[in-house]
Amino acid sequence: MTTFPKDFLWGGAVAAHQLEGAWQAEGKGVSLADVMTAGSNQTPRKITAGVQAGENYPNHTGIDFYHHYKEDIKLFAELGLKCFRTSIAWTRIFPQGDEAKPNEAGLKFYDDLFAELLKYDIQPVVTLSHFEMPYHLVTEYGGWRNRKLIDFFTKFARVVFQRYRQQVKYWMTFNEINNQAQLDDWFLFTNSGLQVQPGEDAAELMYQAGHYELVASALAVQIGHQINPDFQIGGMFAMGPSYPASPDPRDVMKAERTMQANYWFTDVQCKGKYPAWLKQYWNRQNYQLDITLEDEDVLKAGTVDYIGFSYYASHVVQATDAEADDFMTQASDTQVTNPTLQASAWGWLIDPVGLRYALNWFTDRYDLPLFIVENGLGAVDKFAKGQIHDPYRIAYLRDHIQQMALAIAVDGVNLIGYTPWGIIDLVSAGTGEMSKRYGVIYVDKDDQGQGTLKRWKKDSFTWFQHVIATNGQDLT
Ligand code: P53
Repeated sequence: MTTFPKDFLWGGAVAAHQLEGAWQAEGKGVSLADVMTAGSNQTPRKITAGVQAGENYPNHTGIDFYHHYKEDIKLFAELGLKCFRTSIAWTRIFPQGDEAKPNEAGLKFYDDLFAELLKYDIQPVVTLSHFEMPYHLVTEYGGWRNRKLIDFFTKFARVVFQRYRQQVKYWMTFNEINNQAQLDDWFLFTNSGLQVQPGEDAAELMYQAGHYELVASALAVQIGHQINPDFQIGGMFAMGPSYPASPDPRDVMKAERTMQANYWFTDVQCKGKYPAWLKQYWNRQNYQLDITLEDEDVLKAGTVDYIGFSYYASHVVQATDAEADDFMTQASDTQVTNPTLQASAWGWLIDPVGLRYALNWFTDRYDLPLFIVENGLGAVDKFAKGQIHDPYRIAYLRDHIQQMALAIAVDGVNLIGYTPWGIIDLVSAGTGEMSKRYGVIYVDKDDQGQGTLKRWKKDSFTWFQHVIATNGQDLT
């Protein structure tokens, strides 16, 4: 079956704060990722009030990509990557976020990094804000609860669009902008620098911050297109389909509403306006959101060129007895397990067919090009005598690529690329662990930060290299 288009973007994905390290190099400011400690599957990461002595902050050193990128890119070239998705650390460019002038040393780092990629014909694919903002904007402005953030972000966007207009074609504005819809403290912080104060309604705060981000994103799309009309600027969403727990129509409605509640960000970025159900919900909740008529025009004029999304797992939801009307209950008893699927060691349900479902769902709803910019299996790898045998990772990637092939060949989905997450081992976003590994390249570093940082090829490296070389024809 000839499936993947000949210019399909096989790649790998990472984010600045999870691998660069060098958290204070050459004028870099403190980012919100720099105040998150290491956690584990059982213990959540702590968000400390500034950087505190005696805490373990794994992002401070990452895998020291800042000083290793040349050798790493050489490996990416050997792997055959056509593109490499990374993000720009906002704090390298604007260390505090509210300066008038950017930090030249930070800009220079990405000049060199992108030049190194292009030397091997690897296209950089760049996220502007990947769980990343200057911590100063959190402490001084309250993060994205503040409309001023729109100006700080668009200034940052303009500077990097201008600087890298010839090196970078594919951009994304905010990584997984929709995670915060879960109203989880960690997601609110990592997406938007929000810390809910006593007496505040977390949901109302999230809708307000989300709105400012959507306006900032829409402005960035317009600024980017002015700077280079060839730019492809996408949204980026965490996609985890919600299935109904049973054929009970209330469970079906629950699943529908859960999808609506998780993807209204996508509606705004792709269709340029808020969905009707959400406006009704805000009215019923009596939320007083700062959304102006000008904002609405901006949203309409700044829709995205493509949909970037991450896909790891699916979920099952059921209606509770309490929710007769809006199906918005977020209690944990609305989530149930799926007996048809296996889970990863971190409890994420492995569902390759769900990826095909997601590709179809996005296509039907938005009819835009799709780019899978994250997918993969976080697993504990055994390192022995320079070898890492990871058949479980190969199986995961193969099963997902097979479903991508079906979505293209059978369903006619317009899929432009695939960049598996953490192509080289890096710090987990959710837990701060090194031992939750995704890479086809192993990095010798442990959860305590010990190790030589030496890089090793896993079995999955050779396998993925062959997949790329055959353009996805041979997955054996
Ligand atoms: P980690 C949760 C659910 C879905 C995606 O996650 C998520 C998260 C965050 O935990 O984040 C994305 O490292 C994110 C990456 C992250 C990756 O998924 O927790 O864009 O930064 O590393 C995997 O296993």
